[in-house]
Amino acid sequence: MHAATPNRVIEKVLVANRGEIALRIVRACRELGIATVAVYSDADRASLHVLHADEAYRLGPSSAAESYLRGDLLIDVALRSGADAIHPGYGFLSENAAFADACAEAGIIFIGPTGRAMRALGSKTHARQLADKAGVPRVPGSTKGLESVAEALVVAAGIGYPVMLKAAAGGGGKGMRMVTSESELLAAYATASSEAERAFGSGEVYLEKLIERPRHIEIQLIADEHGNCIYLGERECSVQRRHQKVIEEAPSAVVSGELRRRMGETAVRLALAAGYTNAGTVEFLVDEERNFYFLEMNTRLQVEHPVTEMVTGLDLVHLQLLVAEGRPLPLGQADVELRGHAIECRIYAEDPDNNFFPSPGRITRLIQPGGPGIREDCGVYEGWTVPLDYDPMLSKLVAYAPTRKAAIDRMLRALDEYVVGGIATNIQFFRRILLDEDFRAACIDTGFLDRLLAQGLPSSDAGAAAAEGEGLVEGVEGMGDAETVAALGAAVLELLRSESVAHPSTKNGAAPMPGAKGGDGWKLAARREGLRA
Ligand code: MV4
Repeated sequence: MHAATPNRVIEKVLVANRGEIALRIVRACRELGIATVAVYSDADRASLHVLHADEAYRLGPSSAAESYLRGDLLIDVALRSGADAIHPGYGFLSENAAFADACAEAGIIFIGPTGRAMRALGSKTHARQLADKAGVPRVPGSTKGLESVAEALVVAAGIGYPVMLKAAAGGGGKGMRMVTSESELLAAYATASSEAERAFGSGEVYLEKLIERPRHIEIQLIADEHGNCIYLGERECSVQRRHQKVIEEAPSAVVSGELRRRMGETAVRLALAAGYTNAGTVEFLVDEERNFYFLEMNTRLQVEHPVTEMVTGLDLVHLQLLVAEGRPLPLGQADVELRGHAIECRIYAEDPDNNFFPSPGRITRLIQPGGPGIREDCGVYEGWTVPLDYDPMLSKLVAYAPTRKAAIDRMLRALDEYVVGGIATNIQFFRRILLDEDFRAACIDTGFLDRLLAQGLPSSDAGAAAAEGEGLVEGVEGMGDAETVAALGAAVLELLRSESVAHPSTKNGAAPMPGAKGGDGWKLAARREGLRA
């Protein structure tokens, strides 16, 4: 069965995506001598991925539905440009089984799993049945869609409250609700089912036992078409807000070598049972006793893949291209070694002082961090306008160091260097997280960020700001020539940063939250510059 697959050569790749991930894929292709074709919507005419690709084709208007989601146009452009393969990146059509099939039918290699494998894992009830067959532990509960509220009551009584009611076609937290009693279940069942019907076109819902204070830990894997599948360690993704990851790291502080091996081998079993090929990620919930439960499988290259690349020294996109050509994986499980610690911050054009409201607009100044152990996967440049049509992620900042503490401190240093003018960003918000005692002690679960935000304001950051303010007064009094120069440098930095837009909350007369970002955060960074010399 495997031997029948002929080797295919990929000489040109169409990148069916935009922004930083499109550029990431173009870079990998360039390194391998593979030509690249970019596609763009009207909003992305001047995007970085268009600039760096060998060729570029317009898809249509700015809306995703009329551009990056037009599978027919993408296949048409691939055929016209002579591309052998399409890399979907993440989001858009990356987990669309019909699109993967359509590529195959058009004789184009889809760089990812087959449509069939995607379907086997796409429905959460199917995936849970597959997990049972493969001996993969999953959260207790039903593996079939519930037929009636009466059945729901029986199943819930069996597993015990509290339970989670989830949509089979959902995922990433969509169509999910916690139910703590029979009377609540009576009320929730019908609404959950009709909401799922409207949102996903399927009203199928099922029940799971609620796991309290879980961590979200996922296993990266890659499989070839010859039956080889290896795991590349885990990523700790518990720092999330509204089911959007904010910080990811590798390895997880709670995963021992032994637990990693058990979770990794479990993930590989599931992938092999699904006939999975290419890169994929198996998500687990890990409870306070470090039991792990399969949650769902992501059948794409994920946003946070760089932290795995840093600690394994592997290039996941290179490996994806290799196995997409039908070649065997060039390494086995024994060749995978983890080294050091990597942390990723997702830099967004959003305003933490205004409920994380998106802040599209023109980037008037961009000074990016660098130096030892810093990697930045960025899709923007100075003078470019962040469109309002897509997810406003600007960049992924990754810090790599020998230990977790050193990686956190290196990230703080890099965030200090980062200047974005013209739009609001969440850059200073990361300081609060990285300085938080619980975060530094790796006491994080999926409720961590909500708890931090509920504190309203920073114990640690406001305290640090106050302490530094006092230090500054003494510093200024004894200022010599060297200090004057240093202070001028700090002033310039502050001036650059003041190009950042005023917050809507400030315009309304409400005081910005101290220390979180904005005024105080910027000044804190500038003061630190001044004190350093
Ligand atoms: C759960 C859970 C607790 N118990 N399932 C949210 C995203 C989706 N993939 C599954 N999610 C959860 N499922 C049971 N049985 C808690 C969550 C959850 C969560 C999971 C991962 C990351 C962040 C989360 C935030 C809130 C809830």
